[in-house]
Amino acid sequence: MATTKADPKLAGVANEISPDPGKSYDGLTRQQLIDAYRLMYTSRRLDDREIKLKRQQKIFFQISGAGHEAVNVAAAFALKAGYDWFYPYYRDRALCLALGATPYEMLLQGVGAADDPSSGGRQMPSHWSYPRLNIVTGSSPTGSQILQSVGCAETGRYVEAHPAAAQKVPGDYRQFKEVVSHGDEVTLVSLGEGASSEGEFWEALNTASNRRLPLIFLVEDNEYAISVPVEVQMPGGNISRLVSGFPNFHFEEIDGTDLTASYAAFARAVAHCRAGHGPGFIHAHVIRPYSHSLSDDERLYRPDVERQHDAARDPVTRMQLFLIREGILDEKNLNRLEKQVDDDLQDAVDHALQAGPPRAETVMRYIYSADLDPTSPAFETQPAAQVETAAPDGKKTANHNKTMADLINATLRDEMRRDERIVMFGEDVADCSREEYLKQKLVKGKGGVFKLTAGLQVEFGSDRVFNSAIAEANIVGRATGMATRGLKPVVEIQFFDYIWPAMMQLRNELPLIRWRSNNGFSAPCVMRVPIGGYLTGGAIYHSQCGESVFTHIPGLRVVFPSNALDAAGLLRTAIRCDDPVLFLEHKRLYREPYGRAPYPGPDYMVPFGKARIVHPGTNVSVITYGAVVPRALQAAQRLEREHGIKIELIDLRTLSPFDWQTIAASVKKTSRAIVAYEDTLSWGYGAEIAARIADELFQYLDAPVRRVAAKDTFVAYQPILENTILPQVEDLFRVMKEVAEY
Ligand SMILES: Cc1ncc(C[n+]2csc(CCOP(=O)(O)OP(=O)(O)O)c2C)c(N)n1
Repeated sequence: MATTKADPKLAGVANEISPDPGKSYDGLTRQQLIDAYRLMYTSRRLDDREIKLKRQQKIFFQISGAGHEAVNVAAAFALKAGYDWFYPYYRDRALCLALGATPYEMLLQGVGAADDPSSGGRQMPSHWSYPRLNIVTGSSPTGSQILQSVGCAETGRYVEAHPAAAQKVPGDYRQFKEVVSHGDEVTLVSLGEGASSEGEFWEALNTASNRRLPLIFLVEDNEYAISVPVEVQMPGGNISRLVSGFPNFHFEEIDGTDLTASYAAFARAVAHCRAGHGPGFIHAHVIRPYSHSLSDDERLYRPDVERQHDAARDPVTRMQLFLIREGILDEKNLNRLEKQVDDDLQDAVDHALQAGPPRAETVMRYIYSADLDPTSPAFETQPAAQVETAAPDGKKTANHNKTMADLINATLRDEMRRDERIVMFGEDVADCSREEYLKQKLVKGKGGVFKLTAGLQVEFGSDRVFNSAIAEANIVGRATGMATRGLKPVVEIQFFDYIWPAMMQLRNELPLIRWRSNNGFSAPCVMRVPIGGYLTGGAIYHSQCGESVFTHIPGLRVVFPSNALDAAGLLRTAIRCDDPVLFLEHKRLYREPYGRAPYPGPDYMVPFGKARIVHPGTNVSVITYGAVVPRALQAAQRLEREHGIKIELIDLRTLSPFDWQTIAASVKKTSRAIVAYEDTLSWGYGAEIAARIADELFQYLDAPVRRVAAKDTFVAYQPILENTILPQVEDLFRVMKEVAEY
């Protein structure tokens, strides 16, 4: 059990008045009870100070932890800061204080100071992040922390089984991340009862239960989610009843305003987790004595009688009375303690109000890793000389003509051999979850619906390559938690069309971890996603593009190779770099004759942000990527043959960042530009490129910038419709000719 440091100014207070200092209360000593009260009182008074500061317009937002203090402090006392891991909710001020965060640090966030250790002035107050304490950066969406905590809990277990994964290796992302684990570590995630209605909560319970993870869910049930009462939130109004069927859990339903009862429950749950029996679930009934936040007035929806009832259970008052009743503190010493806290808080406020704001020019800092730049020459290597490989029948085969699918598989295999931090999961990515079938050679194994991960489970084991449930948020959220701890998840979303359940994680979490924590945390990982149409029968839900949705997200790298060699080189860069990467693989290109290549060896890399000139020319610049590249090439070749028009065809290869220099140099030369892409025309990726050309190269243009793209509808099943909807060679040919002749 962890003890918090007693305040030296109060040392001896208990002994002065206590006839029995050795007496224990559910495992807590009298001194610890005094410490607990000091922390609870500090938390409440800090909320009160912040409310005042907000009213004086000295801070810009306030949300309180009032009413949640007892269970918060109990949790901290049962766990170890800097050893266990924490994904707190915004109400968890007392938890963070009890783990070792200071009121001054919290106030720095309130004023938005440069020295705010949680976010450097980037996040609202109560968005805790303290790397030294293993308190992981939190956000505002209710519930998006939960799946990440699952990934965090999985990491501890993985690193214990793979100690080599903790090695810091120079030359790639591993150099910049400490990987530390403890065999009996526990992760705590907390949430309100309202947040338990989010689907991600249930996805997290699934995995925690199934994998028996050392993860404690703390649901702080104050019966309201802003104005929505608990019985509207969930059937029966009691979360404990709903979750009680999940196997392997240790369940507790407690009065979270009672410190010692809360502590006892936590001690049992922690013991269950540390022993490896499975996760814990603590449902703590608490109160919310203040409105939801300073923007809310609860008198609009809660009558006085209800609020009076809550007040009778106030944990701070209860604890005060308890200490007096037990003879642990008398009124005089209580007053002394409270005065000391108030004086210290005044000091903290005075100092925080003098803290300087961040400099405006720092806003772009830490969107991406400042340590490792994937556009740098360090990521530019040459393909190895032709290598011979052994075919399954043992015969040596010349190693040319490999498809994109072959080289992606080979790259994954090479990188997994090189780097034990890599884990791979997703729907169907394993060879066979029932591994005894593989061992008995009853089956060959699947390895992905497109077979891109075939053979990896067999070679690297079921704890490095495994199937997930069909739950895309689960895949991305867990990967984010693992990457935060230092693993390198390379996960697969089975089809781009089904990425949308993961959108909260992809938009509000993964790419933001570094920026919002001011580089306190980071989560470099890779999401491989089969994308695109031209499949003849792929229809609406197996043909979608939509890359511009993701290039619009700062903090996320977006890659879209058009051929086998680029896929290998870019995937390796994605894996070795220090940023989160969305790696888009065009399904139609997986096994195309176009763009096959020899195996380039285990170290071939292509830097991000470097386009490739596929076909040099002087008349029109065509900027494209993905499956439009071979189509545009056909059109360009025909145009040259039939009309002598020379197209400069540029394959962007990475969409964020993109190679503006190559585009600009080409357009300055040709004075004509077309942006071609498979996604729907309007609001698409081409809009940005066209706007930038208009903005910066207007004086060089001899013709309007044109776009060739899909019609603004979905991809239909019937091939006649599909061909009409998606941009074809003839469309490209026609527009290229028009622009050249303009
Ligand atoms: C995904 C999402 N939807 C809506 C909101 C707006 N919102 C902020 S707090 C909150 C209520 C949360 O209630 P609960 O989880 O019970 O926690 P409590 O505030 O009661 O402690 C809502 C709806 C949000 N932050 N995130």
